[in-house]
Amino acid sequence: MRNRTYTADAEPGDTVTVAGWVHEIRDLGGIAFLILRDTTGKIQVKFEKDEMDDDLVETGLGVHRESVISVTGDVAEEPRAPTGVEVTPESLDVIAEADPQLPLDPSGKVDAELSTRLDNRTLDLRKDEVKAIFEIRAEVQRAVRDKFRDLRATEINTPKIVATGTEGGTELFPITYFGQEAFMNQSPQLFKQLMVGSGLERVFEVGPIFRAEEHNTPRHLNEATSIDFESAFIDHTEAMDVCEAVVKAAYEAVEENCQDELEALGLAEEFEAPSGEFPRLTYEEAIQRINATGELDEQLVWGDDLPTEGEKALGEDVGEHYFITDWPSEIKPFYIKDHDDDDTLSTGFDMMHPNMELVSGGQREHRFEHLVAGFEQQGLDPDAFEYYTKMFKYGMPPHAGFGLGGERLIMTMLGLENIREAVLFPRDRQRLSP
Ligand code: ATP
Ligand code: AMO
Repeated sequence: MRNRTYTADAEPGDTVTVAGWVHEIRDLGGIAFLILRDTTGKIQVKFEKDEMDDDLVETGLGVHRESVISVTGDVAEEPRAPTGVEVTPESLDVIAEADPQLPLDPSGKVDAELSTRLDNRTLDLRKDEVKAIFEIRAEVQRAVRDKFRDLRATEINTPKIVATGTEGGTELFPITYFGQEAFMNQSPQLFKQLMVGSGLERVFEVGPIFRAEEHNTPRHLNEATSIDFESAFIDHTEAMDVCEAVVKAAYEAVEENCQDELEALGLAEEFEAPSGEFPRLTYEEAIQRINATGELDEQLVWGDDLPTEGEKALGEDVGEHYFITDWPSEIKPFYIKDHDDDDTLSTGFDMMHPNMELVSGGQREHRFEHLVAGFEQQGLDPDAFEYYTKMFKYGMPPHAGFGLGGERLIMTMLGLENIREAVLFPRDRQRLSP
């Protein structure tokens, strides 16, 4: 519609054609109001029945809620109207009539279960507070890309159909690829590492990862968005600096550019970008602090992975974003480098929000012999990874990086109860469509 005006741009004195959805109709007898909604907001359309063509009044007031209409008319100031202006229609077209039986009430007056909402995402995203999540998500992705570009990283796209897993063999989705075994990629890990040895040196990717997680939890998806970074000539501490800067940039962009969305979510007052350096605790300190909280039935010992209740207890104790560094080598993947002076201690790190893990990263093993030995130690067949390992023979610089869970970032930033709320069409054990 070339001549369409967004409702937010309709100024008193203009003659406009506005188009959108019928949000609400209030018929008061002699006068009636139709509230028309588009992506920029809402506008009141006034029907003064005695002064208007009967057909126009009948069409306008007979249309079902959520139908798509366009209205042409003059805009006038009206302090009693919700946005201070209203349109007096000269003509009105019903473009797409909505069924009066809606599976979901976009006005939000009737609460819906999350599963009903996910089954009807189109209607669900007509609600300001739901739409706001995805406007914020888009802003976060923009801010993250800008930050990486400022840091001279090149955005890359790596394959999602791959021959090997990287993050532990059990969480792969197998597929058949022309009669050959293949998998949906769990992480761009190996590809991003291959690129730090290329002329690009420093890369990032925002893309899907696929994990056949068996468990159904509020913070796991089977298809998630990973924000990956990898750079030559930096160590794990510098990778942590980048990670912290990127997370802060995301918060700051939302604070600066998404006030209306925060308002819609009821967060405008409390939202605050993290300031100050994120504390860096070693794994050793982390387990001691968890044990000291007394929240766990059994005390943690060196080598244990942190259980969810442990992460929660520590998060409450720390009360802000923080890193856990120096993990035992045995519980970090083969591509993470050990400390030079202690091979039981890795350079792997996690970055935590008080409620959950957001990031894993570390310095990588760039020495060919050590890398191949690491495969064998973890019971992996180095031959299957030859496409990756062989490039470590031709000049692979020291490098480090991280993977940040995109949905977990949004979920923790906005205090969403379920990670599925941060995905348009989430994939979980029960949900393959829409
Ligand atoms: P007007 O003030 O335009 O002469 P009216 O007295 O003809 O209005 P009523 O049918 O009595 O209209 O109004 C019903 C209700 O609608 C009243 O509470 C009135 O304040 C409100 N109302 C009237 N016009 C508008 C408008 N343009 N926008 C919002 N509310 C309105
Ligand atoms: P990791 O496996 O810890 O590390 O994943 C990185 C981050 O991705 C998010 N994430 C998930 N989010 C939702 N649902 C899932 N199933 C899911 N799995 C992971 C988390 C997690 O912290 N290759 C390494 C990264 C690296 O070292 O660069 C990796 O994939 O927020």
